[in-house]
Amino acid sequence: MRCLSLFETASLLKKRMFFIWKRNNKKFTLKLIREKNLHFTAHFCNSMSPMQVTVVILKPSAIQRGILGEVIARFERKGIQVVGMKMLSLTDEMVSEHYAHLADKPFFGRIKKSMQASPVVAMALKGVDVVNVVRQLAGVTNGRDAQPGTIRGDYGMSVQENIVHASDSPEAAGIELARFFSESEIFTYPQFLLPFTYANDEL
Ligand code: IDP
Ligand code: MG
Repeated sequence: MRCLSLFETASLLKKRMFFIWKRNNKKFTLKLIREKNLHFTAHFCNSMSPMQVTVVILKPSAIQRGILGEVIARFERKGIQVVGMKMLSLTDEMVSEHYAHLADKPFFGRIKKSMQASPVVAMALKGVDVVNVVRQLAGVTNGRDAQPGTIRGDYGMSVQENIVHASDSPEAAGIELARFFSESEIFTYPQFLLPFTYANDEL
């Protein structure tokens, strides 16, 4: 795994690290911001595989509306592999880190309260280009604008209470995976229908 030798070099830089690699003329970057997550995140940094892992959070709006099963079924039906799933209560620190890009918005306090209104279900989902695929399945942020057929388009009427979170880039997915899961909570197991889910040259 090419990343592991880079990992040794990068570890000298402490705190902020970037792995950059190329495949099929595409450039991939993985940013690691915490030393303690280094080994874990590097585990998913296999430059020879187009497989990605992304993070979905089924928000309190999904839990209260009683649609967890329906939303999870959409990912399964698509052919995405569930490699981690747990219920947890988000701490202040988790929400502040997770939504740091919105910290200066007037509605930040409301988002925080909304994400802590009940436990959430965090999922780690694996597949080819799965970060982008899951964002497409989720739909745009505002449920009223989201296309019918998407999760937010079919189940949501709100910007804030919009059922799911989905990582927006491979870099964010790596960071979020380490934020919400420990290494032992992510599983590697055979997906027996893989040959009927992808062609050989897509894997
Ligand atoms: P995303 O979830 O589609 O990636 P972001 O812009 O990253 O959208 O916002 C994160 C979350 O913050 C949204 O999913 C939504 O719950 C909430 N949010 C975003 N913009 C607003 C707003 O204008 N009012 C209330 N909540 C918002
Ligand atoms: Mg976002």
